[in-house]
Amino acid sequence: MQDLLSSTKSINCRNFINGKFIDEVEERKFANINPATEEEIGWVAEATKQQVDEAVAAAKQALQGPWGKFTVKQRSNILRRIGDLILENVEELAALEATDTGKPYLLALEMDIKRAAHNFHFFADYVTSLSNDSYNQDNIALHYTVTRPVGVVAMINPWNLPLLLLTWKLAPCLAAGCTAVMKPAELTPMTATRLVELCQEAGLPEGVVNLVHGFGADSAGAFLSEHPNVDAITFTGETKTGTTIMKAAAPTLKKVSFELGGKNPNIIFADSDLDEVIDTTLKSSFMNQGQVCLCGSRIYVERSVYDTFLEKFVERTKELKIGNPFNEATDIGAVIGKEHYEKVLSYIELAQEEDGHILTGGGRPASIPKGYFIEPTIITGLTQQSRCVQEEIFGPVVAVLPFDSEEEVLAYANDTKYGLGATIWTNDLRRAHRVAAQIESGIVWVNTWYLRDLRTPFGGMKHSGIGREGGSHSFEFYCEVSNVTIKL
Ligand code: NAD
Ligand code: 6OD
Repeated sequence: MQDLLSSTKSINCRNFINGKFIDEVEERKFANINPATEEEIGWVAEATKQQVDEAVAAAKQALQGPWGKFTVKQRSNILRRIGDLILENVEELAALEATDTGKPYLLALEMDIKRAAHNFHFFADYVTSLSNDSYNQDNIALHYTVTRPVGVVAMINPWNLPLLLLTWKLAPCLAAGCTAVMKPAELTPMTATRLVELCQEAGLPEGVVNLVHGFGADSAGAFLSEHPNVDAITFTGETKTGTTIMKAAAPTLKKVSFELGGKNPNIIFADSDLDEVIDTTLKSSFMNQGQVCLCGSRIYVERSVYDTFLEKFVERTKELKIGNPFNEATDIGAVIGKEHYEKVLSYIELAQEEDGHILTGGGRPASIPKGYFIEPTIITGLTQQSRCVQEEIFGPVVAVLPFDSEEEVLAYANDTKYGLGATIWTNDLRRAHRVAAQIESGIVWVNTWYLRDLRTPFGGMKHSGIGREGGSHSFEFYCEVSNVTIKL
């Protein structure tokens, strides 16, 4: 198998405010590192507090400019054009994403970037179908709703699916007529920087989309979270960060939408089709190096098929190819960076202290001397209470545990502070409905995983999030609603 590109792709990342890239301040530049090579690939300009203020001011002013007068059809056309431009530049964007994150180029191309385009195309269509509610109260009064954009929205993003998640927020935000100040994760600034150029090329008026780079605490993330002129915050990232942002946003009572961490159960009943289960479980365990908030990192297998499942699952996992993200054969790339690499490895060590047995994987591959690569790792022998079964590892590491009854596995599945996603494998229709209804999570997949329809509500319960986005749920967040009552 050959390399798909002869080299990685990179750009330097400036802040974009009111339709212009702002000159970088030399002492606020920080290095951007390619996690697959550990090499510096460029720099990122950390925004100052004043620049964040300017970005928010530009977004506030843009609400009153031409953008505020755009018809729904005009907004829809611009969204469609942005989606088209993403597709026209799909290979460049995929190369930037793969270089920035260490994920396989083909995954970036097929999942991240094509989905980013789809986010715009979907909301371009969806917004034209929205209607308001009206209620005739016994011919005494007519009540109807009117909606308006919530205003300036801050978007604080993680590094795992950078452009996919940023556009999942930006597309409905623009469809609703809001304006945005986006902050990508400090580790993955490149595709967001290209996106603002594409938005401008699509004809978005200046100030509607602004981009500030930087870190969380004492940097752009914190400045946005507490900013008095930010009306709403949509945040995806760690649960702990969500609580910090919520505290910062509280004094100015901002609307918040949070997509947070997960420790998702993958429940395999004995009556399921094991070959299909294993094909999908390889993805739900290790796709994007296990760095998808929806990955099923707790695999519960009914005892009668536990040994058979493990034998096949371990064999197939050993076949996964780990290495250069730009090689066509690569299934597993690098994890995002040094700190995260060390965190994931520390959980693998902890698992052994917790009496876990490593069936495959367990460290960095001996054949790859550089880069933050971790072998896909399967652990058994852990108890439900062990930290490796309770805490989010967010890497290519899964724990497999046996169960004996539906009641027992339901109790295990719900025994966590998280409630994001769950997968159930069974051919028993009644059981599928019964178990799905009792799992405490925002998303339940039966006999599949990460099958998305953007009309459906997406989000988590418990410590996995606040609110839902997708279809009409996105517009509930990005719009304010007023009820008008006319006495007849
Ligand atoms: P993170 O919380 O460390 O960072 C996310 C963003 O928040 C970054 O842009 C960061 O700069 C910013 N940030 C950090 N501290 C901040 C602060 N004090 N104030 C304001 N902003 C701050 O998360 P991460 O490590 O980038 O991403 C991994 C986490 O994201 C995992 O926990 C994963 O489960 C979660 N995630 C959840 C979903 C979901 O849909 N539920 C999706 C993707 C990732
Ligand atoms: O597919 C989506 O819309 C979505 N928000 C995915 C989140 C994945 C988390 O890593």
